[in-house]
Amino acid sequence: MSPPLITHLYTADPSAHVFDGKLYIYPSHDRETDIHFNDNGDQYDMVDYHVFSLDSLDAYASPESTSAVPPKVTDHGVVLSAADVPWVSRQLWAPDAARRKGKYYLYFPARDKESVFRIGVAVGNTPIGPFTPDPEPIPGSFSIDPASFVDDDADESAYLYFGGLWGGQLQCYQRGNTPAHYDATWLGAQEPSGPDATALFPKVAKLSDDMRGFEGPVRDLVILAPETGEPIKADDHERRFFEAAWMHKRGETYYFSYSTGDTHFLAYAMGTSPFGPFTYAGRILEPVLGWTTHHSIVEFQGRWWLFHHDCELSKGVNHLRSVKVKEIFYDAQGRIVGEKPGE
Ligand code: FUB
Repeated sequence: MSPPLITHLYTADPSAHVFDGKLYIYPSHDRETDIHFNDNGDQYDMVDYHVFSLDSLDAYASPESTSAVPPKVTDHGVVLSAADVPWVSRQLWAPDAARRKGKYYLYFPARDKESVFRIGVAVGNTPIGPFTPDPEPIPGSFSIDPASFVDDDADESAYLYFGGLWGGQLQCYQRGNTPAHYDATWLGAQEPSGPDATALFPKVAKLSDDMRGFEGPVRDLVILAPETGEPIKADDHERRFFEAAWMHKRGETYYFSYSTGDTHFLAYAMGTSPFGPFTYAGRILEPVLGWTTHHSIVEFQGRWWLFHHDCELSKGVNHLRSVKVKEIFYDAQGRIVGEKPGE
């Protein structure tokens, strides 16, 4: 396993993007709290975001990457604070960023004044901000872990994926995909269960042209079991979506990847449309030290990279995590593999 990329702060949930040849990381900024660990994730009480950049990952591009010296990472400082966002009460969780038509967008989840998770957007002119937040959450947004994806079509069609179970409140939206469907009776409960229960799926919405709203309804992003062609079951905790949505595209194939949460895998599914359906295809990362696992996948300088986090630097404190990176590969069928396939 590679060493932490960033050691002067605790960082997690890394969303990596390449803009104009430079790699940018948009992570959560973990901090010490004395809040007791619980299934709601109250101990993840973050208050701001930093942006980081680096010019090269060459040091990691070899099988000997375990002993690599981390590349130089530039910390561009705080680009958004909870105190700057009028609707936020607490808990700035996993963010993501996008560039479209010359502007940059920082998407972030947080609890509103009623303690309900919503998703906000802040707009900037450069990848490192400054980012100006919209005064209200994105209309129609809910739950956590926004991941943006800008397609390579002529229109630069853009999408937002989101959702997270348990503390992320996704189980509160079983009656429908709008904030009005929020059902507080599921707070503190985990998710449906039983042989007939279908898994709760992540959500996807097309982003509007200004990237600050949804165009069209929020839909379920359905993940199918390959052996049945049916939606994954709720009790299939080793394969069902929990949190940490990420979308990337390689060739004509769309890859939706995610954390399985309580079973601690990073898993992925393949599809032919950004709306799905997707078919479960396997695991990208086995459990790491720490409860959560969260990631992004990006092509940089001709290689594919998995950014993720673990708790090695904090010696296993679940809410003090550190960003890491490792190279990943694809086999001839387009499946993600950890080792370079034989020539
Ligand atoms: O960082 C807080 C939460 O932990 C994220 O939103 C989840 O994906 C998990 O990594």
